[in-house]
Amino acid sequence: MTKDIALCPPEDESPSLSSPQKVAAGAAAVASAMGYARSEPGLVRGLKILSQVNQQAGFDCPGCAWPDPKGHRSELGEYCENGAKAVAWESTKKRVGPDFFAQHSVEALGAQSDHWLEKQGRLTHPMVLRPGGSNYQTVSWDEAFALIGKELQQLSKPDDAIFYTSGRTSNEAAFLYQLFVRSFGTNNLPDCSNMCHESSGTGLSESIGIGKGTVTLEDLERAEVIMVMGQNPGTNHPRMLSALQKAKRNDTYIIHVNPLPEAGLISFKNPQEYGGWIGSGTSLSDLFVPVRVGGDLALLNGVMKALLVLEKAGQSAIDRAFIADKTDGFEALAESLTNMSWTGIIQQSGIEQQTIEKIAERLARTERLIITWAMGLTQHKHGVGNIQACANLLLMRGAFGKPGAGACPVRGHSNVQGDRTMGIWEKPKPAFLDSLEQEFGIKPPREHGFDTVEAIKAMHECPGKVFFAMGGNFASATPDTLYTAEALRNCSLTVHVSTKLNRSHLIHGKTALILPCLGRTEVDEQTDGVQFVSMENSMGMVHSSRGKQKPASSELLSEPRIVACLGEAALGKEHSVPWTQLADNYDLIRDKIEACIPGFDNYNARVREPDGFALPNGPREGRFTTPSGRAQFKVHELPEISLPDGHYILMTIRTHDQFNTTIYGLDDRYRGIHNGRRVLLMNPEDVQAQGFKKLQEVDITSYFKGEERYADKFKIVPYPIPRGCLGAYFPETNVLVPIDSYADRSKTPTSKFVEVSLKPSES
Ligand SMILES: Nc1nc2c(c(=O)[nH]1)N[C@H]1C(S)=C(S)[C@@H](COP(=O)(O)OP(=O)(O)OC[C@H]3O[C@@H](n4cnc5c(=O)[nH]c(N)nc54)[C@H](O)[C@@H]3O)O[C@H]1N2
Ligand SMILES: Nc1nc2c(c(=O)[nH]1)N[C@H]1C(S)=C(S)[C@@H](COP(=O)(O)OP(=O)(O)OC[C@H]3O[C@@H](n4cnc5c(=O)[nH]c(N)nc54)[C@H](O)[C@@H]3O)O[C@H]1N2
Ligand SMILES: [Mo]
Repeated sequence: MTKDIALCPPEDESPSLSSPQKVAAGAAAVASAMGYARSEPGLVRGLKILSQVNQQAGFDCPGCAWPDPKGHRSELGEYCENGAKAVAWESTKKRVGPDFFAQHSVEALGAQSDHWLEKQGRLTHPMVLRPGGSNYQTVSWDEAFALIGKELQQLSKPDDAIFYTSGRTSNEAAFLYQLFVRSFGTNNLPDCSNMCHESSGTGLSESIGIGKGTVTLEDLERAEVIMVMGQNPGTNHPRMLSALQKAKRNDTYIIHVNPLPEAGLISFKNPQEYGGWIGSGTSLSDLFVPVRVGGDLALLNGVMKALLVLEKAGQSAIDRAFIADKTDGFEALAESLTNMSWTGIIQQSGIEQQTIEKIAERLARTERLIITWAMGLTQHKHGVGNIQACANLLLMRGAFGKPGAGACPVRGHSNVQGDRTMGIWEKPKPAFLDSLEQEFGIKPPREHGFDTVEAIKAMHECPGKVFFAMGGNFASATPDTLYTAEALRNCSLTVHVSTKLNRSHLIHGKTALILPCLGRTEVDEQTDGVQFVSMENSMGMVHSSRGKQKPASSELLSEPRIVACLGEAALGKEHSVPWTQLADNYDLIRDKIEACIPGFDNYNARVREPDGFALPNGPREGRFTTPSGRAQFKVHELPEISLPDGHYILMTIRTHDQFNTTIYGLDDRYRGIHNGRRVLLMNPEDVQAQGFKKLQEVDITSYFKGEERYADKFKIVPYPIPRGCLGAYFPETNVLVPIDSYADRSKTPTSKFVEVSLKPSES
């Protein structure tokens, strides 16, 4: 077994292939959702829990951050197949308790696959792995907090501690957590967003003055054209297909820009509608643009260049009045586009000039344009450039401050956007720190902290740090698995607040703790009664979430309670923040949020409204909140992309059967890949040119600045992907993503752009 496989052990797989599907959802999706309900919580209980998902009095789906419709919610269920999987996965009957850990050593668990680990069930007790120990053992909560407090106090400086957050954490828990971290004295708050939409935040903040999207769900229905770029909504945001379906019924023209013809991008049968499961479905695509991986900046520049040409020919292809009134920098962009060569644009995008001109002609006639995107645009060296090119195109068409138009980055984790709003950020704004200082009498540090990549490098270079994770699976989700594993093993203490067992519990510091917490579906009872929490969805709506299920174990603590206990253990009971009181009653946390963060006026009352409330969003109203008050066009020349012969660009993507590192099963139904995850999607002509055969096993080498990394034994799947491009699944291929390969400025790892070569595996 090679080293990389040891950190991501495969199951006994034997992949089989069928034709990729053209239609998303439908009866198969309903059957799949019910299958998970049956096997995890049990069908009767499962259906009851599912009836509460995304309902006004229920809980927020722990899956993606797609918004809920205002007012009316579907009686057939306001969730999708993959939301149902996430809910069933959390509310499983299976348990991982003290006996389990007594029976399975850390070493033995390390040999199991990610799928197997999480499938064992919900964590029930706090567990400790002591220095040199072979098995996790039970520990009392008091002892666990005392141990963390002591380790933190022993550090030579607060910046030797790192506090990661995954995006499922509620607003209340996130606010309290960052308050603790800053009271302790560091801004080391890396989060999953660093690996996700950081390029969107960085790019949009500079271009339009807010690092978030500007559209609402209703806007999608009113758009004339929607461009869906670098996103696989059929799998990762299935409820977005309902919104696209509504748009289609209003005659919206939908353009999909993706190297793969993903099922959800073609057609859709809506399981939330009566009769929606049957028939041939609604076609959701008017134009499919099979861009080369990494070719979006070239494509977008090409479209804008073509708009300039149309304007020269007398069409009103560019909104000159909007540009003059609201923006800066257009002349520089126009000059750069005019000088850009079509040869470069066509080569990098892999799209013919004619198609690019066709898009431009359509947009020239479009008043209401929306661009939506996800990881296909952000996880590139020029990820920020990709986003700013989207903003440039929208600005050229005056697509802000009116219905049916705007920017729509589609967020990943269900509260990743809220966590940022709550201050989970390594680069806090001075005004926010001032408000914490004023409200709580603490002295928050002013220097920026580590983001995810910097945190890994710091742990790698300086042993003895404390790593604390509020959710997530840091070891598997981050790039450069072997390097990151060494970083985690260098720590004096690693702590994970988790619901399920995962790889990060097994790649640990000298001492390790697992702190089991309540999940989204569960009743959260505190001293002052049953509490609810709140989240912000991908479109800036804040709403409440109330779990109804009996907790998986009586030992579980809520995330806010865990932070409060941590606060007292590390900072003492006499601290100026009333930790215990705040965790007794989350209304008090919300009052503090209101005092510190703009837009949360009257938080406790407004969050109790059935649909919640919208946060302020300047660009949505046509007000750009940049320093100058004007939107900024940003010039991005074509990146340098040159590959030696025989090298390919690999994108690492999700299957239909996973939520990030949580692997539900081994199928990728829509892509026609069954019972196998160590597979490599490759253009059939490339397969032939390399002399490979279908399902042949190959080893992958990645290249970066003279370094090589390896991942072995991937089976070739001939697939409609542009030549020279490859696709494989995350997290199996994270070992190939170099720690120093990240987006300019946003530092998002380039998970969608890894230079690789292939050779047949030795059997
Ligand atoms: N069921 C489920 N839902 C999820 C998740 C999950 O794992 N499972 N994850 C959640 C999270 S955290 C996130 S961030 C989102 C992720 O949602 P997505 O961004 O949709 O997820 P990926 O699988 O990374 O897919 C990226 C898509 O981009 C395309 N792509 C890759 N490279 C390029 C490129 O260079 N250009 C273009 N135009 N396209 C490209 C791929 O073909 C693929 O269709 O989903 C969230 N929702
Ligand atoms: N190669 C490659 N790498 C990537 C990506 C990629 O596309 N390609 N995508 C990146 C992206 S977009 C993201 S967002 C990151 C995701 O990175 P993370 O957010 O760190 O990873 P997840 O897999 O979502 O975390 C799963 C774990 O969260 C815990 N968990 C689940 N629910 C809860 C809860 O309610 N509370 C707590 N405390 N814990 C809970 C469970 O123990 C589960 O094992 O990965 C990134 N990594
Ligand atoms: Mo994400």
